Amino acid sequence: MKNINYSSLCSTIIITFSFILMQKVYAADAHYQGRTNYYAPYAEQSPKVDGVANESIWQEAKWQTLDNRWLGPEYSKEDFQGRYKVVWTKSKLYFMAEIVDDILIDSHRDPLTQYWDDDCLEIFLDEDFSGGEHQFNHNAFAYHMSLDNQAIDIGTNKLAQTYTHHVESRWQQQGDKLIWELSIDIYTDAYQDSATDNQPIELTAGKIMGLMLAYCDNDGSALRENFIGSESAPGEGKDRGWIDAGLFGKLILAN
Ligand SMILES: [Ca+2]
Ligand SMILES: [Ca+2]
Ligand SMILES: [Ca+2]
Ligand SMILES: [Ca+2]
Repeated sequence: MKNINYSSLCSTIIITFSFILMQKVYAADAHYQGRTNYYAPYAEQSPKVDGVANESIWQEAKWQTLDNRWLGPEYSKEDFQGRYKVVWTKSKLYFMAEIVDDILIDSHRDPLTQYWDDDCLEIFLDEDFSGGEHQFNHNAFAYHMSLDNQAIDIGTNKLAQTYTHHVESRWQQQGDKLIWELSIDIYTDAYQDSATDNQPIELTAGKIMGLMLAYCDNDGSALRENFIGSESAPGEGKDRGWIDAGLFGKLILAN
């Protein structure tokens, strides 16, 4: 009969279970419960970013709605409705958003001033789905897309910066809706604001990223009236996605 070392076996079992437990605690800490999973289809051909969603690949992607009211009072269907789709190529993510907004406002003409108080579409991206804090670093990006197609976020110098060179953005009105198409280059947390040679990464099937969209709706007030996102925000400070990547949903790059 084989001589089993029970002491060694017990140690192995304990270490294994401790490791599994640690993984679970970490997963729970990094992201809030109830995040959505979004499977983005692969696009053989890049959609044309022109505000016309006539590329067949858009029909393969599922809608994700913006229906979590983070800030502001109840709103009507005429005031705001929003939903979006995502597809990917090896070099970029592509977004198509359909927005209903009764009044379009861009009252701060300087793109770096109170950009969140003008109508804007926010795209929150965490390249490695790490979660965690991203206020003054590039652990994640929070691109505030203005109506004039600029992308603004806070840099590591703690000031608003333009990241418009990461993004291509065009929208058009179709009936009572805006059709907004965007492409975004993906950078890791090693991105340097001061460098001129940051390289976007190549995307591959199976990659998991953090993603969430939101819309700041202003129809004529001094400050934005509503902030409405694609993910639920438990507890206080529901607008904290600009700091906390733990709120982001899970984006899976499908085949
Ligand atoms: Ca298009
Ligand atoms: Ca509105
Ligand atoms: Ca990250
Ligand atoms: Ca508006």
